[in-house]
Amino acid sequence: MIVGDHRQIVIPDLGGFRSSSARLKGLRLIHTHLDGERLTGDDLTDLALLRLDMISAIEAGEDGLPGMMHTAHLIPENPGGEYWLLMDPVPVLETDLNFLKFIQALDEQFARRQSSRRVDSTERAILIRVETNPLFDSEASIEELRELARSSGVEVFDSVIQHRNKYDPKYLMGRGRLSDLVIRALQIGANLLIFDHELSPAQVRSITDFTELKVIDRSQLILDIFARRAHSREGKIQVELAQMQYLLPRLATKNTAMSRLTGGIGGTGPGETKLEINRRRARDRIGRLKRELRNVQKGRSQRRRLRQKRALPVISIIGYTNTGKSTLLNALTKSSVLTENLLFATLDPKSSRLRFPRDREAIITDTVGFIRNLPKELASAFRATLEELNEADLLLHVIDVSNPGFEEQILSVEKILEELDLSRKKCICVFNKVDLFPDRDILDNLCRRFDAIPISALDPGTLPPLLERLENNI
Ligand SMILES: Nc1nc2c(ncn2[C@@H]2O[C@H](COP(=O)(O)OP(=O)(O)OP(=O)(O)O)[C@@H](O)[C@H]2O)c(=O)[nH]1
Ligand SMILES: [Mg+2]
Repeated sequence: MIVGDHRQIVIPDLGGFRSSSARLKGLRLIHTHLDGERLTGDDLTDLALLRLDMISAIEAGEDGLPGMMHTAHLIPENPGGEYWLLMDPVPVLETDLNFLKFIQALDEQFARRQSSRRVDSTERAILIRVETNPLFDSEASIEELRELARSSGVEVFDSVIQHRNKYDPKYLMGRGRLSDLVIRALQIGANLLIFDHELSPAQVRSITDFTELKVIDRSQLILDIFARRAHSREGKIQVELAQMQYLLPRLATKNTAMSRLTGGIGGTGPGETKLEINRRRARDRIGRLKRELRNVQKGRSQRRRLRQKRALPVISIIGYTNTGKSTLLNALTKSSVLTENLLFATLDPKSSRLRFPRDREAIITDTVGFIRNLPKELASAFRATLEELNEADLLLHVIDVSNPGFEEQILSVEKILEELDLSRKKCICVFNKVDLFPDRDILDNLCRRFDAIPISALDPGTLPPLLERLENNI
């Protein structure tokens, strides 16, 4: 029971109120407008945002008696795009609707519509990018986000790009547009919003509170992929360290949305009972992880010194993620490192021996793929691994020339090399996946322009010119 004034009612936070259905809230709102209005636009927005089973406005007559009842309810996705249906008004004392039967049928209708989509994963996302720069290629960026989502096992149901002059400080996008999104999510059965941005802890909180959906940003998505794919002890420690560092500023003392914030995708958040994590524990854990990491890395540098004693030259393969680095390592050394059409397939890089035709030898190492705007927590956690590139005698930069965004990818890689103080190191560029490149003449031109060697890591026949160049440089 809520009492308002002639202008508004304030609906309390319903966050704690859970219904058995994931779709409808199990609540009906029955109210009256003092100035004789029927259902208003605000009413219909509340219907959707609060996922009410139904909303009714009862007319109040001059004589104080109830008049007609106006009712609306949500409907599943439909070609007309409406999200609500207005029922015929009836005098309130004559309603004979069997509400329970009706709402069960409606809920089933939602369920049927949603299951006509392919849903193998429990995470069904809408991707969102808010663009303030009209020159930026937001399509490409959201495409990369889609690949990241796929790599972390999330099913993408929809994606939205909103152009704005500036970001909304609280919600990033406009409040109205965000309401539309909630409705859309409800209709198509999405339960996760992924923003192609780095959100501030406060933004995540306000968007989560407003939408009642799980909200994650690009950094968290990347962290999640890393968490899934780290297998070695070192990799696991590095990822957990990065996750904890990401989480720390987001741990508020009082926060109802906490379980959603700390859960990560499908519960791959950092270990321990998630709800109990508090700042002090998080700090302790970070300290412990850092110490462990130092120990593990000591062992690694000892192994490295041994290798140096053997005095074999070291070639390090680097490049943007999913460009074919591991495939090339396999092809060059006839080994079988895991390769996959996923971003960040390799997190625990392997080294292998490379034997040149004239019996020279080198060590060739694979590396974690690069990506633009790597979350800073990951960058610092993986710094030690990446700094090993300092000891390479030669860098082999693998570029996926079949990707329309390959030039931006080159720039991102060069920027990261600079940050690691590696830009002066000798570097050979290869254009990989030439089998997917449509035009030979354009390719030849590009190779000249970038001084790159065209190869296809899947076709050993294309590798001899590269081998020759490597051997000469060594
Ligand atoms: N068509 C084509 N596909 C290739 C070629 N080289 C690699 N691929 C495919 O590209 C995908 C990524 O290859 P990986 O070797 O895993 O790429 P990576 O650079 O190691 O990726 P991360 O470790 O995720 O950064 C795989 O599906 C490969 O089969 C190529 O020359 N041509
Ligand atoms: Mg790889």
